[in-house]
Amino acid sequence: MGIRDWSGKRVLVIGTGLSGIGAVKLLCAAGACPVLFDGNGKLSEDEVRRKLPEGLQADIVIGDLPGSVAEAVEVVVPSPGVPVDSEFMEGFRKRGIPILGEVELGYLFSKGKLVAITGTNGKTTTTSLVGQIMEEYYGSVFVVGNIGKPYTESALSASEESVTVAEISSFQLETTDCFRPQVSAILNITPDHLNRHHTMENYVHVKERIAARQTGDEVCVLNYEDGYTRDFGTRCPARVVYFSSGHELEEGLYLKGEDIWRAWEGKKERLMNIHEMNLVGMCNVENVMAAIAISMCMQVPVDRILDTVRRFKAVEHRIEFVASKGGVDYYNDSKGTNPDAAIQGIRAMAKPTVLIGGGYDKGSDYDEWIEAFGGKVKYLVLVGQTADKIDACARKHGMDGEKIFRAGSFAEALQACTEHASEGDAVLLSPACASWGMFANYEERGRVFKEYVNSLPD
Ligand code: UMA
Repeated sequence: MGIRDWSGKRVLVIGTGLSGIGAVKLLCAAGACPVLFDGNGKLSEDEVRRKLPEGLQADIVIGDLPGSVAEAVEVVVPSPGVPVDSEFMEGFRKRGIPILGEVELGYLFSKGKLVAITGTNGKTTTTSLVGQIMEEYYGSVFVVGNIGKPYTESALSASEESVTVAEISSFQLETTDCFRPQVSAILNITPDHLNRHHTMENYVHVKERIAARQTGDEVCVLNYEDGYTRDFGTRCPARVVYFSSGHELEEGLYLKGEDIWRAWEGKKERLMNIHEMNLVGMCNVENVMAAIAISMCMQVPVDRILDTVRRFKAVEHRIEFVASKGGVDYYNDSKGTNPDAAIQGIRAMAKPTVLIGGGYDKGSDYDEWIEAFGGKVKYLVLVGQTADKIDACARKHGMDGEKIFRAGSFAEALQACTEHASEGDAVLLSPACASWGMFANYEERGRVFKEYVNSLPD
């Protein structure tokens, strides 16, 4: 991007969520003059100001951005939730104003080595596991990004010896430029966020940006079983290391029977049995293989990697066992925010399941998810904007209408689950949709679910 000197630069930071606040703090430390703007007119300047450290000098604008402010802007830093193809953003682009996302900003100021992980599903689990492996081997480690901790918050604390492990979303990749990880990974690509990226082609292209600046000196870890990522491997600028749950590879990590193997430096070696992991489902076997490959490429000895893998527990909200109440097992998979992630959720269930689905409409198709029910879903409880669409789709696939319940609220959905689950069943929150519109985020949705479950009598 070529911005060397930030001092006195008038930077428009869009969004007053986690990313916007992180970006403003970093920019102030760098001597820039940020204007913090949020298009949500319902916010108050006071509540935004309270999110900033006391005494921090930043102008705050809520609602509409006055033309005079927009004209003075020299750089724009949008939060990931801000669509970059809007008319508003186009105005800056036409004027040649640099637009760099919060992740790019964090990258420009950070030091040390960077691991960056993207993919439609499994990002958070893989990032957490790689983060733990790095923390147990290297001294100074930062786990950042879409996982909920803005890159800009830790960028200035990193030294040349630090390792940053970043979970990177497609939203964040739209506004990267110089971003160049030592090791990148694309875990899988399946339809998601199509209302933002419009076409699958755009979405795939955005995901590939994670490796755009890499060279043969760096590594990109890719899934051999995913058509998009396998294909990307043939034109990726970095050295490619594949992992595979279906093929024995000549180099990389692969699953053979129930064992994870590595083909590395001309040797094939069995590493571990999948039942040594504390995670369930084939998706997690893939996440673990990706994490091992990434960590090996970061020069962590394999015995140290496996030692951490064996102790690693599921991340919150991802097929997370909550409690057993009245003989019913409750699982929180609130992070199942798209059909593909939710397919992993239902596949991991071994008992008749009462399933909560539905939420914000991202333009997804639900056919494959419903096909994956495989007779396991004894009762389907639907909430939110997508309830109609999922209801129609489930009936189309032969689900008995008597087994579908349309809840007017999340509280009603929870109650319906307890009423319809009997001893020996499972209740799974794995909605295949984002939580937006009903909750601030999937974490809040998952927490509400867990609070309810924990409040049930034993
Ligand atoms: N806003 C505008 N104009 C717009 C859009 C939004 O002003 O056009 C304002 C909103 O009014 C709001 C603020 O921007 O006040 C929110 O910004 P944001 O949506 O980017 O949210 P942050 O709090 O900054 O969180 C973001 C990521 N959110 C999104 O990508 C939607 C978080 O990922 C991430 O953890 C965080 O940065 C730190 O890096 C969440 C997410 O849902 C978990 N990610 C999606 C996913 O995983 O599927 C991509």
